[in-house]
Amino acid sequence: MTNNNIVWHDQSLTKEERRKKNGHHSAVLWFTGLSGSGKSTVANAAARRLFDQNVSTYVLDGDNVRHGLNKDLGFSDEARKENIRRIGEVAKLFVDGGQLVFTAFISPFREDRDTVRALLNADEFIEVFVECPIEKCEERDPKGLYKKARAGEIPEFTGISSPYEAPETPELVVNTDTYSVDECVDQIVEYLKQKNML
Ligand code: PPS
Repeated sequence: MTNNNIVWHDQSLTKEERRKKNGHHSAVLWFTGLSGSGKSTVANAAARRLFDQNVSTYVLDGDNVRHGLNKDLGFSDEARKENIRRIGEVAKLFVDGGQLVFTAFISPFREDRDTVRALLNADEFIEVFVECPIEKCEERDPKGLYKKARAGEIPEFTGISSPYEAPETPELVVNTDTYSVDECVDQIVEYLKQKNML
């Protein structure tokens, strides 16, 4: 529903002023990958590493956001679309606020991720594919969800009864099957340095 009586207000403090004060670029590092691929682990480790280097970071995490802002949403295709749409808007606010925001959502649909990309400037959206074979994710099964999904107790489970569309041209791929968490963080920090974002 659109409301014609709403008028956009520019803020007196700009994104550029906030970036200048923080001493670094602001952007979304959009992690996407299967459940158990390591999205939250790598995002949190990267946010911690950069925070320790005086970078202003924040992590938006699937499980946590679904406890609050998105607690009305389930896992149908439509609900996932709305989940990602809302997170995209929230992430954009963090970028406006001058921060490096890490988002850790399965975000299984290419179209939904591209919708978020389109919300931001080209240098503000970094798609990070957290690559890990489903067999390995299932072996890790940190929350016992794959076991439940195989037993038919969780409908529409990503990779089993709901699709996952891997990115075709992500800015970055970190493979958590081959590399340690620390090595994946190294790759992310290196990317940000190369792009002069830090
Ligand atoms: S999505 O697809 O982007 O909307 O999902 P997301 O918001 O990231 O939430 C994924 C976490 O929810 C748990 N969970 C499920 N995942 C996938 N499919 C189904 N049906 C499902 N039901 C619950 C699960 O803990 C996911 O967390 P991660 O960290 O990815 O394992």
